[in-house]
Amino acid sequence: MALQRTFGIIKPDAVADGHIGEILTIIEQSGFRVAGLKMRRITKNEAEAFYAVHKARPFFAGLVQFMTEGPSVALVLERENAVAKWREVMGATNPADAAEGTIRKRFAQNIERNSVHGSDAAETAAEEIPFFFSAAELL
Ligand code: FUP
Repeated sequence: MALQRTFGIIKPDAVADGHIGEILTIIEQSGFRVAGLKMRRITKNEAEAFYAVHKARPFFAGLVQFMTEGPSVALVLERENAVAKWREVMGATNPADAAEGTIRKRFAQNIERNSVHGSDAAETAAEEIPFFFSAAELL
């Protein structure tokens, strides 16, 4: 199977809790190559656009508040079957449902403060990667 790229975020809760290193270790030990990496605080406009699909949901305002409360680490991750594999390594959206050993099981606090993001399909990854990275930032 060909190499594929997916998009990930180490969210503000995991950054504030000091888990950047542990999460990057899990990523590399899971066979991903880090093709892009940057830390910055996501703006309100960016968070609203990034999660626009959830605009009508009751949790939208809280989600935007959370995603902008502090720095995040944006990632582009490469391996075979990267989209599905990264979802597997992250675990279920709600950490209460996440499998043992997954990132969300280990580090997430609740369904909103859930430590990491990952694209849910190849088409989503193709939109999310250029949202945060220019071509020159992908190595
Ligand atoms: P995921 O793809 O696993 O990140 O999950 P979703 O796209 O369904 O949700 C995106 C984000 O919305 C989640 F990471 C957290 C937030 N969310 C809530 O805060 N409450 C909910 O009930 C569902 C999602």
